[in-house]
Amino acid sequence: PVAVRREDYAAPAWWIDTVDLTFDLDPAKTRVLNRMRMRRNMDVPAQPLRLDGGELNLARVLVDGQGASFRMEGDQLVIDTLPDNFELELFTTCCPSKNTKLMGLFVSEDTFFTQCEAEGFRRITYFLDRPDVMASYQVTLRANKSLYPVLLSNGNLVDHGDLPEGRHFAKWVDPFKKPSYLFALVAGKLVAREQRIKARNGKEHLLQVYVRAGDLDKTEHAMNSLIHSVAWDEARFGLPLDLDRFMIVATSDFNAGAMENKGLNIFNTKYVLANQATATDADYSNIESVVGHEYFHNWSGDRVTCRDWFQLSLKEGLTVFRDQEFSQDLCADASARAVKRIEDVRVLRTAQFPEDAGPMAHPVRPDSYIEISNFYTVTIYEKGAEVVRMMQTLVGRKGFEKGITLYFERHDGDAVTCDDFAQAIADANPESELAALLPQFKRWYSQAGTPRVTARGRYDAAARTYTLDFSQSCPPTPGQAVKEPFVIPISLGLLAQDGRELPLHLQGDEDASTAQSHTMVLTQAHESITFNNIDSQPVPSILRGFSAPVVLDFDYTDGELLILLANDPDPFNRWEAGQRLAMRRALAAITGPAADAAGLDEAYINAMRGVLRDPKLDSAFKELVLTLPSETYISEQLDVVDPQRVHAVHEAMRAQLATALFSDWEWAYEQNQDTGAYSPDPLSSGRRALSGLALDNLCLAARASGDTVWPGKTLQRFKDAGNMTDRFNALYALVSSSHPLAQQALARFHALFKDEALVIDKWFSLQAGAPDRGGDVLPLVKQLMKHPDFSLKNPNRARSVIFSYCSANPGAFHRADAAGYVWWSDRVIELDPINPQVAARLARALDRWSKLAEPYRSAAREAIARVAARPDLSKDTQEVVSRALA
Ligand code: DPP
Ligand code: ZN
Repeated sequence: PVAVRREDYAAPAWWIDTVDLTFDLDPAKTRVLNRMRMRRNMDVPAQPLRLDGGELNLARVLVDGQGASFRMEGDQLVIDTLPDNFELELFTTCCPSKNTKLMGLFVSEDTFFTQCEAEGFRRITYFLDRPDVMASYQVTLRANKSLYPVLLSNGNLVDHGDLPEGRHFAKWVDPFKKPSYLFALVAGKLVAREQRIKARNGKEHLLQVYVRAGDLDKTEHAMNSLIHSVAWDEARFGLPLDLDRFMIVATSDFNAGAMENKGLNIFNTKYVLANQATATDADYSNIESVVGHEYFHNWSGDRVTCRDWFQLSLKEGLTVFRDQEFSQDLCADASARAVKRIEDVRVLRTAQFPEDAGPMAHPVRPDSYIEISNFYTVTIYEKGAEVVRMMQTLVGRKGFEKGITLYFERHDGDAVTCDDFAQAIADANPESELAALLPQFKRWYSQAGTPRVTARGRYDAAARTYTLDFSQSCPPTPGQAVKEPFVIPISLGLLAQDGRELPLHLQGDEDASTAQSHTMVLTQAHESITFNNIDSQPVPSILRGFSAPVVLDFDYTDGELLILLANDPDPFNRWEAGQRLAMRRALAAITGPAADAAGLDEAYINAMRGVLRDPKLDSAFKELVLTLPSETYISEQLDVVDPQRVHAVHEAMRAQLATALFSDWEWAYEQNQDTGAYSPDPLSSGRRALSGLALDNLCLAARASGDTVWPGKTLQRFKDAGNMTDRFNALYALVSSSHPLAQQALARFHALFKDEALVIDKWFSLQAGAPDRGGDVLPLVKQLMKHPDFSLKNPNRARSVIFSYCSANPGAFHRADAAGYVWWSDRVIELDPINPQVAARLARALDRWSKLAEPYRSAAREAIARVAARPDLSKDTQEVVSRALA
């Protein structure tokens, strides 16, 4: 397979102005008539017309109504001789029922759906399938009326009616031009929750959430999230809903989370369906984010789209940033906002930092790809969002809103680049540091790798000054040996030894106000900042709010971290201090004598008790502080990883915290009981999160002490719970402590929810992700794959078993006998012909193989090589494994 390179971008040789599609929908053979008005792009040298295709049967090609001569080059249809303007008519057929890749037109539970991003439209008809070709679409859908009563496509319904032989039709016109990746159709037996809303300008809109008949009682939260999203984008950025009708449709077979097709978003059921009996608080919060995310794409993605797929973060980084801001703005208070920020940073550090340090590392704007589907990554999404966030930090919130306004004024209706975005934000804020530093700032788009910022403090008692010396560096990544310094905004403050926050008097900037927080903007490899009027050695609080996506290295003493943990007014750094205390202990135990795995001392335990019992802190925040860093995150701090050692230490620390704080956990559990009706708001979900963590710890402690009271209470809680969060937390506590009662609870859980696919996913995932006790998880996982409810073809189900084991259960997956790796390679090979996108994602489970200690390292490499040696691998999987071995 050949790589596509960013520097090879050339404008298309032809434009498509209008597309008129007629579908005769049939699962085995769908007929697609495509009539396009096309014209030559006079700005580029004349070239033949090359249309992309994939797994299509071509029956007819007419140019201006006449048979035309064409040839096939691989999957492309090529026409050499053409007038400057013409109508092209193509007639093709495809087979949706056999489409297990779930790209293009496919069938899920007797309903037709499409997924066209990034390159799925070419599997529906031959097309210039690239985002800079934007056309006006009209779409006629024809199908059997009783089997497919609902017929949907983008835009407005302009006509519909009956046809002979029990068939009917619907005609849709999209008032906006769009690239092909935003095309969508849905046809099947669906019902909708509907809501009419009135925008600020008085315009009425119809919102619809379409699901299967039994699921209507699980759509209220998605609808409310959509209503909030519409209101938020208008209030925060002045961006209104531009369509009469906005539809969300849920499908249970979907490769990704959801898709922002213009006016017709298609969602994985996981991000739509929720009621208190079936969905956890985390599900509710994910639904809110994803509904927001896809809705916000209507502007950042649909109205202004990407010139080419290298610019993917233009829409994804920006839209993740927007959904993060949306979720934060919905929070009632600063503590809930901080909790959301900590959760987002945790995702970045446990998933994106490893990616940025591994074989798939790529810049936020990549330079080349073999398969674009492989670049829907945490780097493009989450790191891309951090880059946008830093821009907001550098121009201020109001300045950023001005920048967004200018961006949409300048580029509405266009396909543009990341440069265009950064330029608009800077141009709207000509006096800002972003404008002054723009070329250097844009290194965030071009350089991969996580920068490391090292800070050292110097207190001069005689001069009463405190100086922080910063240096920055960035490790090499594939294809980028040497990095130039980044622009790094570092928000910081100083605390006195008694925990008071100190006013900041910047040396050399005597007029600066005596603020308590300051954002320093690093631009050099080494630079310093000095504060005056400091009476004694302070404790610096650096990188407040995680103001840049970097690793911060500062040689804190335990005492300093305890001061920050107890007093930092910045909740992010308060949490971070606790994480540093735990991490330091984990690393010491991992690298210490093998017989001694327990790493927690009285100082740490007492500090955790202090947080747990602090009446001024919210439960959600306490839950975050009392959760140890994950095994994945701990492993990233090590040069050589023995995953079994990491697992043993992590388990020992968990057990220690459970036992040492036993009565505190009992107290916390009792204190955080639900009262009143279920509501997924941050305050009550925080209480459930902390009571869940308490239960987990109480069962763990019982495992060590032989106590039977708490496991019994936990089973009772499992049975009596009034909502899925409490029920699942109780089940989790029994499973994660490997208590014998877990089997009974698991069986009951399955029986209760056998008809709820999303709950059964949880049931599989919990077992495949359970802590390993003597190698028992792999045999269990093999059993689960034989369960009648298991299906490899359904991505959610495949992920619930295979990914939960290979990607989310390091202690069980990394076996000294290599059986986990062999099993992984078999699954990648088995999935690849069915669904290459899912297979390629699974192939990334061993991204970090070169960091492993022996015997894991050689065994992992061998398993990857085994996959790479297969003939006929998809280019998706091929790209991943060949990069891993490079
Ligand atoms: N564009 C989609 C999203 O991130 C992914 N297929 O919303
Ligand atoms: Zn997106």
